[in-house]
Amino acid sequence: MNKKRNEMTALDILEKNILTGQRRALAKAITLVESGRADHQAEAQKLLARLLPHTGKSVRLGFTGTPGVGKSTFIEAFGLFLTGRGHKVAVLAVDPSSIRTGGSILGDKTRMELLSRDPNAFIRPSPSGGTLGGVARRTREAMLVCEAAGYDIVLIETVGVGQSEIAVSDMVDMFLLMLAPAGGDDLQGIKRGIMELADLVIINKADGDLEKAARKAAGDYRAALRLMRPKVACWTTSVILASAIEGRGLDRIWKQIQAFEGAMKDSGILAEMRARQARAWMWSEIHDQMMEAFRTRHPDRLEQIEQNVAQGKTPATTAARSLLRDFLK
Ligand SMILES: Nc1nc2c(ncn2[C@@H]2O[C@H](COP(=O)(O)OP(=O)(O)O)[C@@H](O)[C@H]2O)c(=O)[nH]1
Ligand SMILES: [Mg+2]
Repeated sequence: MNKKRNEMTALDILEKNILTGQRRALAKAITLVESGRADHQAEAQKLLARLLPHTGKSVRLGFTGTPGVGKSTFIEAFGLFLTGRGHKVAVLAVDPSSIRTGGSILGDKTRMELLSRDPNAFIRPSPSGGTLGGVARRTREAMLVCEAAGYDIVLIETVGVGQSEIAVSDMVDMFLLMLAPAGGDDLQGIKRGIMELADLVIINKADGDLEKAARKAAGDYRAALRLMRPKVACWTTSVILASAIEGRGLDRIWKQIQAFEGAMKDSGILAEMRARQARAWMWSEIHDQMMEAFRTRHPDRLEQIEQNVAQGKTPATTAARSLLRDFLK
């Protein structure tokens, strides 16, 4: 009885401290969300349910692009630009390589030292371990906690690797693709699909010797974009030159973001999109949790049957049906 009362109080305090914007409470809540322990997860879900009414008010931005293009450098410069205008900025990351390495890559080269000292910025590296779905869930939930803590702009960095880009585009309002100045003709091996996801294309490093190449690349990408179907009816993707190092283009990019957010809100598409994202998230959670339960229920039997399928002893469909029948019993 007593213990239960103490627990309630701890959660009450944590909630209050998050809502009043205390960084330590925010960090603690994200640690709870990221924890694999069942009791932590239960606490985290209780907390999220309480925070939910205070979420959804931020501008959610996802940045992608091949490693080295300057995402971290840009996010730091842009973050400082935004806090300078009175915003509270949260920086999160989705990096699937952290699943293997156990470390986060956000700031491997660029540590965002200036931004991390800014009292109006909160930086959290990519969660590590588990599946991409797990990493994406924890980043999503971290984003909600940041919103409850009053951060009105959330910047999410993703590495330019297929599935993680899709995962991030499914949790943000606007998806910004960063490209390097060179090789505009062959689209730098950027998959067409990623160009189609982009709401804004930023050609970074448009400075010094690279400026001329950046202009040419911008022309090439504009031409490529004209051939593509618009992603949303109310918005046309454009290409902007920037230099994270010289702070060039930040103003124009912010104007584009505000115009995008405005158009998406006015048309009702933003609310629709967020509702769709929340639904899709629920289904992907069901999928992941079912698979996890399925794999851990009878691992020995599963392995045996899988082997029989691999060796051609049992038809795959027969095996799947029999395993599912056992699972659903
Ligand atoms: N010339 C130039 N170099 C840049 C610019 N932005 C980033 N860089 C450099 O590009 C390298 C990779 O930057 P980083 O931000 O770590 O890239 P990320 O892997 O996309 O996050 C670093 O050496 C940066 O100093 C820029 O606007 N101009
Ligand atoms: Mg980076």
